Amino acid sequence: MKAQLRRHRIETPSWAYGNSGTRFKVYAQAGVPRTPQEKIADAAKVHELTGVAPSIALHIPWDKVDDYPALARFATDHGIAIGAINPNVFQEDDYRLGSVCNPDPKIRRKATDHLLECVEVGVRTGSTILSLWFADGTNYPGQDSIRARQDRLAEALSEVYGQLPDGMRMLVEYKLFEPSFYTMDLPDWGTSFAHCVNLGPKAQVLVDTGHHAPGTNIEFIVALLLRAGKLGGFHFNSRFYADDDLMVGAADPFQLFRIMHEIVAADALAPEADVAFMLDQCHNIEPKVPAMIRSVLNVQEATAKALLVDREVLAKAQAEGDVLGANAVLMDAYNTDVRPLLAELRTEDGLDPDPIGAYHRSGYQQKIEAERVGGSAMGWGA
Ligand code: LRH
Ligand code: MN
Repeated sequence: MKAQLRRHRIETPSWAYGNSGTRFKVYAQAGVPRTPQEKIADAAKVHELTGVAPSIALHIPWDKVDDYPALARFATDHGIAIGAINPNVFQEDDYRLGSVCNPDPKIRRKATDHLLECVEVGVRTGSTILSLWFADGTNYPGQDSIRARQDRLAEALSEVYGQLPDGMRMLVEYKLFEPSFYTMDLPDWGTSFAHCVNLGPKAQVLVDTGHHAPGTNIEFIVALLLRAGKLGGFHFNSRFYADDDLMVGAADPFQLFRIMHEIVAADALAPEADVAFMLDQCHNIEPKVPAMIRSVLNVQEATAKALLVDREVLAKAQAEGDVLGANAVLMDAYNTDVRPLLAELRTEDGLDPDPIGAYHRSGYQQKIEAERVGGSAMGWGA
């Protein structure tokens, strides 16, 4: 179990270190990065203290630089790597009626060219994941042809798929609603799955835990995609209502445990299983680096509890139709306090057993607040 926990990899998102908010307000915080390099430094701090967050996902153009190989070297100099590359085709006026699904072929061309540019960014940063999310959709019945938009989406994805270098794969993220409110062109796992099956083995589904209808059994979707070999990864966060992008495990730690239970049951935790465990969050009111540390610990704790499930006793109870017995096996694991074990693991690995305490004792927050004066803090740049 400890060996499996040591090999766990949780990727943090560059954009969660920047200012973020809602349509009502984006609250500026002191010490927020002003450059992609400062975001990488913050991500490196999270890895230094947790030991399991060795990569940072980038979002283009939010993290656009002139020299991507230099940025990748900056990351390795800080002990982490560049992870998934996220194109952005949702923040320009041209994309009002969509990007790759837009009725206008010129706009579709522009959007597809940006996706291809991000494949190149991946090559130059050593990334192996192109992580695709589209805000594309419609707001009113009749606004556009649902079928024609699917044809346009398939055409763009196929062109990009054809340009993926060896070793790079594309993850296709879905979302039920927002910013489109009648149709999203990729609204659910089934639509993403259908496109990924059509594309080929290098295309897999990305499950963002905030992108489902309330009450959706996400672990069922996870088990199904694992069975089909089409689970590419996660954007972990949590929510009480919509795409709230709160700290993973904060709103529903039991759901996170149930998801990790399916991962462990399918033997898909190890890096070789190629499931990308990535966070996608917005720390609108809380300090960002400690919130990220807390989030990584929440995933670690859910994973440790899932690894505690006694699979033999569970299988026996399931085979015997022992409903309460089987459920009790899972609840025993879930109700086990794994924090002492994780603290012990960190101590054995030369880490502070209490990463959050270690962060506060490090003075890093005071340091970045003192240093990062002037310039403009990074955010969603909307
Ligand atoms: C869309 C989304 C997507 C990102 C964005 C930052 O809601 O989940 O993954 O590109 O958030
Ligand atoms: Mn996401």
